[in-house]
Amino acid sequence: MSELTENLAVCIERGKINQAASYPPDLRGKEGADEIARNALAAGETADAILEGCMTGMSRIGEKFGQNKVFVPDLLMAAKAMNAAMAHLKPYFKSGAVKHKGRFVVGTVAGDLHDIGKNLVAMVVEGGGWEVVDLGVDVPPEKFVDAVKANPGCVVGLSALLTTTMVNMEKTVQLIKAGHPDAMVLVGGAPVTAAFADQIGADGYSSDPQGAVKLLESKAA
Ligand code: B1M
Repeated sequence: MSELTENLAVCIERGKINQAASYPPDLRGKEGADEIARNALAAGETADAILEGCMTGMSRIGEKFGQNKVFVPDLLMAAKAMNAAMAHLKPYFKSGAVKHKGRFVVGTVAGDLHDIGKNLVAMVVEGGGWEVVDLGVDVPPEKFVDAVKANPGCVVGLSALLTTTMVNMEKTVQLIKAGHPDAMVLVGGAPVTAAFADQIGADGYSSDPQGAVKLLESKAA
């Protein structure tokens, strides 16, 4: 990683959103994720490199959280800092947009409030030429079914970050398939695996946004 992307990782890990932010106190007055991402892009860093910096910071704070060294408010600040950096990436992921290849309905399953990964998938898929209908977070299975009805022929993407909400992913796939057996459902998120996707009857699994685009391409072909 370059110095700029390492600085970005530190801002994400520490929850330093922008220069104006007074949190964390020891970084007061210093540039935050917002300025560093913007300046790094202007200096020629690629969107992928910025993303790598973001992911590194996020995985560092996630590891510390797992070891009880930091707590939920620290995760929230990290998420805010990551969102500030990601806002600069949107135009880059969108730049590939051409005529829509189809519609992608995406959301985080019921009980789950994690949306950073889902938002990234939505951004990259949109950049891949798909129209995205984002249902947000904590989406009940019935709402996904309503969206499938309202968007005939769409592909559905489900995201889950908690082992405890994977069961809601299964319920959602079952409910969609019960009424719309032909609807293609893709799943992903940190605890989700290809084996789990098979087990719950999903049509595809990807560990990252690029893989989700490839699966969509296979549908469009
Ligand atoms: Co939470 N959290 N969190 N959290 N959080 C995790 C997931 C956790 C692993 C942390 C840990 O213990 N080390 C842990 C889950 C443990 C488990 O289930 N086994 C956890 C926990 C326990 C919790 C709470 C229960 C904490 C509490 O309250 N005690 C709580 C639950 C709230 C709820 O959802 N009901 C909670 C809350 C939160 C915040 C709200 C504070 C915040 C989320 C803010 C937000 O999203 N707006 C948060 C955060 C930030 C995290 C970590 C640190 C980072 C998640 C993230 O954004 N990663 C996370 C630890 C970690 O991941 N290291 C953690 C970056 C993101 C880009 O990656 O989401 O994996 P990810 O997405 C990837 C891929 O998974 C994939 O593509 C993305 C890009 O590569 N992908 C798909 C995702 N969806 C896809 C869909 C696809 C294809 C690919 O196709 C459709």
